[in-house]
Amino acid sequence: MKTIFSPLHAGHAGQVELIAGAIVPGFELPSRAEYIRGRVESERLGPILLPAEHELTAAKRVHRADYIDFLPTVWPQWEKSGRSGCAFGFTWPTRGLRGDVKPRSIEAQLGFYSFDAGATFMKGTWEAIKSSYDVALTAAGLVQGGERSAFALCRPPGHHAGAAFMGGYCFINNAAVAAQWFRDQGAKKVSILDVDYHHGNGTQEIFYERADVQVINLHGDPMTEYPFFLGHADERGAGEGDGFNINYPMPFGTAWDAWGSALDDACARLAAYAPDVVVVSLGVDTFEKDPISKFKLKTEDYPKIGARIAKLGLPTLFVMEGGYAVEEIGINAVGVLTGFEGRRDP
Ligand code: Q9C
Ligand code: ZN
Repeated sequence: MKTIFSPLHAGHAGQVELIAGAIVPGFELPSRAEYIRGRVESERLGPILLPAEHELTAAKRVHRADYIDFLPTVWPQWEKSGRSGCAFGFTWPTRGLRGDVKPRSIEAQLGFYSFDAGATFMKGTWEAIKSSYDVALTAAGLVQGGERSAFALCRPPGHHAGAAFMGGYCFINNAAVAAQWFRDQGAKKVSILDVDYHHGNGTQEIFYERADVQVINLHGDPMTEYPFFLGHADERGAGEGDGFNINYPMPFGTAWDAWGSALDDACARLAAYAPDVVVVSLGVDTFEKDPISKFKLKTEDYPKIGARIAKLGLPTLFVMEGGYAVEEIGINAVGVLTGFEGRRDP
């Protein structure tokens, strides 16, 4: 399978993160994408190609236009305001506050368009976001053109980004953009299968009232795990979308037996929906050694994920999401892809 990758991801670097009462260097590092790229090469998964540039039209099909227009202005506004360091909001319009009036200061606007302080801007961040979007759409184009699968090596990731907010390292929801783009190209039904450790709250929000995009999530139970405020099993979709959102929250310590059963169930639901194409939100932060996560999947489990998805027999776009055990992220992510291709021993 072909991989789409952009070196522009690397401009998004040097962020800090608030975690466990301290400000630390961010976990969502440029080296993540480089480890994956290196493993794609050493496993000879297939050619690595640059993305084509795309207009932001496809982004505005799933995100609010004012949100997308805001993103390229963040860093210039931040610098102009005399601020330094890295740009992120930390005052949010939660219950009892007004989320319908956009304040004028950049700090406030960042809060207005975020749900947490986890999506941070540096000088090259917009270019990285845009390249990640281009990567997703270029890879989607390969699948649309008849390839069985493609790998969008996206960085930054996307699944926490909603219609009008960033958060959790995510800005543009690449998987949601791709799913909508397939619909706009004529696919009648699309399934998004999100196997990242964290619930894909942004993807769920975007498609929650729609029957034409099935959204399935396997993740840490929001009662104890980020993003905390979405991802429960009783969230089944609303209106026309009722029944088309499926959540599998799982407790800390979940290992392959339980996780693999949930994947089997998810794949059965997906097969019953019979989509024209599958978009996999591929996070490998389910790994036992992931520094911010609490599942117990092992390296040998990742090819099994790919093999199970391959059994669906559907055109499949893999979109990279999370995974923070940088040394092993390439082995595990590419393990899913070689498993999908049925290569036990690449
Ligand atoms: N105690 C993705 O995997 N911080 N985003 C969690 C854990 C945010 C993860 C703190 C994690 C965001 C794409
Ligand atoms: Zn994650």
